[in-house]
This record gives sequence, structure tokens and C-alpha cells, in this order.
Amino acid sequence: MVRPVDTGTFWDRAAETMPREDLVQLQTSRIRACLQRLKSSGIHYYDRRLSDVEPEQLNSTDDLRRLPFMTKDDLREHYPFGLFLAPQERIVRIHASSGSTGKPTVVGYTRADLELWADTLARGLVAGGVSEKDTFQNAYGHGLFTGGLGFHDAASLVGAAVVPTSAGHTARQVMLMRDFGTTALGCTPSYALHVAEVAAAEGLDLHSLPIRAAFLGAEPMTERMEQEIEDRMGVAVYEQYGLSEIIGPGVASACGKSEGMHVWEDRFVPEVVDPESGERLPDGEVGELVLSAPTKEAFPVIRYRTRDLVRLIREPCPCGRTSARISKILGRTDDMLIVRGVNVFPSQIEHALLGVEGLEPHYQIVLGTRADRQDELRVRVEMSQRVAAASNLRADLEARVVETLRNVLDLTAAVELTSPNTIPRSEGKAIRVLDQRTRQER
Ligand code: DLL
Repeated sequence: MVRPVDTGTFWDRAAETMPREDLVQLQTSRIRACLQRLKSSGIHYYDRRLSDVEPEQLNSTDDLRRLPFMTKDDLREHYPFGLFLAPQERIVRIHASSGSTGKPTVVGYTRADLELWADTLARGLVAGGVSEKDTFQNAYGHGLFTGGLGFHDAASLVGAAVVPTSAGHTARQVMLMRDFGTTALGCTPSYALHVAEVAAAEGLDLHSLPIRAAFLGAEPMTERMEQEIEDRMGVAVYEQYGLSEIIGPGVASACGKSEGMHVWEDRFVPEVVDPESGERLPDGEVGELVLSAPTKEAFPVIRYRTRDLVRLIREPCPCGRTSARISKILGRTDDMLIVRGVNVFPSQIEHALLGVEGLEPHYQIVLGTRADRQDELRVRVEMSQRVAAASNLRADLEARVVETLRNVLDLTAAVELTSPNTIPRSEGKAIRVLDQRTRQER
């Protein structure tokens, strides 16, 4: 599906600026058609779940709330291919995401699905100014993870010169970035920081290179972290959101003109629900993102619970796109830590640490059990070279970190200032939380 880039602003102007009433009508008819397909698929799971559902009675996206949710457990129970609608001979790609426990979540794509995926993520790349003039260094992991091949196909479709470095070999990434004149980079935020750090260690000022944009996603990134990356790399960051179950990257993309990420709503229908009750929440309230992907062939999904906590933003965006936006991912329904009875989100800790002068943006949260069997929250964070070189500054810095965390969390954390370059660097999704509590304490 080769389509010329539209004036460097839109990849698919008609879809991206569709009047809202038309968009809602399109979503409704697509969901209806998808329900019909699911009901006649002969898959027992859908027969059972949708037995009471009459697709013709779905009159608007509001009526989605009458439909049952789908969860990761449903995918696990039908591992690996039990929920695919397309027969094996029409599947041309299989991806999987490794869960923290047990079997991975497996997703399949027909050729049309791959085209749909590349075409959707292309909108996000073009929103960040990518064109055939760009050299796109793709440092997302290439493999079962959807990041690498997803960005590969989309950047190729837009016509950029794609450099499929995959993640890792960071000194080589930096060398190629300089030698090839890379203008756009794709990777996780934590890996972007590492690339910046390795460049700096080699005396290379990224601000002096042509690189100007970074398409970062797959893990949380607070505003402060985004700013930090922009400053260190001399780039504009365009955040990307997605998950394998829905399609991979390309579910929502930042346009750089306002807060949040545009959900490509003609293909992915967002709702935000109360994670406890499952009830739909009013726009603007924080809740769990639920997504439907009715137009995929091999593995369409209706009302998938992402576990990601977001706000839905429906105010018009100055960029002209008419779709709803999601805020940054504010946490996950399953990442809230309960420490001595207090709720703690890792993102709160990141936000707090990045506001303290004298720290580097590399940290780890370690939970342990104290001798009195109470939870211990330990925050390990790197100090800057300047503080590391002047031992008289440390006590003051440590006290400031403890105080800042206490104000934000309402909890006293043990703070460990570590030397620069001691917290493990990540090439993909960073592991920020180590829960070493003894089982009965959780
Ligand atoms: O991470 C797809 C992706 C690749 C997105 C590259 C963006 C860029 P999974 O491995 O299935 O897919 O993991 C999905 O990652 O439910 C979120 O919890 C998290 N995630 C993805 N994007 C963001 C983001 C890919 N921008 C899970 N901010 C999702 C925070 C994100 N978390």
C-alpha cells in the first residue's frame, strides 16, 4: 500500500481529520461487522461470550458498554492460536510478548493486518515529520517483540532509509548514527538515555549531529524523563503507545502539538473504565484503558482490558487531527506497590527523582523486608559526576532525596546514592522495580 506523504503533515489526511460524527459512525459499523464475524467464527469462546449479543442492536460506541471484556487470561487460556480467526495458511507473521509469568501472549497477522499495521504507525511517524528524506535508525529489539518489525515496516512504507540496528551494541549505534547521518531514532526511552550517555562518554555531542526526532515508547516515560532525553539528545520526542494484543506500536502516537497521543480511532476504539467496577468513566478521569480493534483479520479484539491507566482527552488538538488522545500512561493496574499499607506508583518516584538537582535519571526501586518484618522501600539512584567527585555534597543530596520522596509518597524511603554508571542499563524495557520481599509479606 504505497501512498504519497501528504504535505509532510498527514499520512492519511482523510482518516486523521475525519469529522467526529463520521468517525463514530465508522467505528460503530466496524464493531458491528466484527461482532458478526466473531459470532460466526465457530470459535467456542465467542459463541459463549457473545450468545446474547445482537450486532444490529449496536447503535453507537456508547453501546459498547453492554459487551463483555476480554483479558490477557482469555489469551492465555487459548494459547497459542485458539482465538485466531484466520486459518494458518493466511497467517504470515506471529509475534509474542513475554509476560512476567508463564506463557507469552501470542498474536498473528494476515498480510492485510501487516499492511494495516504499517499504514497506521506511518501516521505516527509522519506526525513526527518523518518522510522519505529521513534516515530512521530502528533500535527497538527485532524479534518476537512487536517494536522492531513494527517500526521497520512503517518507516519503510513512509520511504525513510531504515537502519535496522535492533537494540544493543550501543557504541556501534552511536558510530552509525554519526556516520550515516541518522535523523530519526526509534527505541525505548531508557535505551535512548543510554545511547545519549554512551555518545557523551565518547565525546560526541549529539546536538551537533543531524538527529532531530526520537520515536520512543513501550515503557513509561514521565514528562521529566522526556524532557531529559530531549535535552541530552537534542531531539524532539514523539511518544508512541501500543501493545501486541491490539497490534503492536501504532495504537496511539504523539503529534508534538499538544499533550498526549492520538489514538488512531478509525481502527482502535478507546474507552476508559473504572478498574474495579469496569464501569465507563467520564472523559478526563483516570482509569483503565480498554481497546477494541475491529478491523484486524487474524485476531480482532473487542473491549480488551489493557491494564494501562490513562486519561482520555477529547478536546480538539491544534494539529487538526480529530481523534481522541490518551494521556501518558500514568501507571498500570498491576504495578501499584503497597508499602507498609501506602499505595506507591513507580512513576511518582521517577517524577520526584528527576526534579532533584544532582541526580542522574537512572534509578531502581527495591522492596525488601526489614528485621521487624515490615516492608522496606529502598530507592537506589545515581548521583551526578559532580556530586560523586565532592563527597561533602552527598549527605545534603541524600537528605533532599529522602525529603522529596517523603513529600510525594507520604512514606520514608531508604535512599542509596550510587556512583555514576552503576545501575544496570537497559536495551529494551527497563526493569525499575525489584520486589525482594519475602512472600508472606506481600
Ligand atoms: O510495547 C508495543 C510498543 C513497541 C509500543 C514500541 C511502543 C513502541 P508489548 O510488549 O505488548 O507491546 O507491551 C505493551 O507496554 O500495555 C504498556 O504497559 C507498555 N507501553 C507501551 N507503550 C507505552 C508508553 C509494546 N508509551 C505494554 N508508555 C503496554 C508507557 C507503554 N507504557
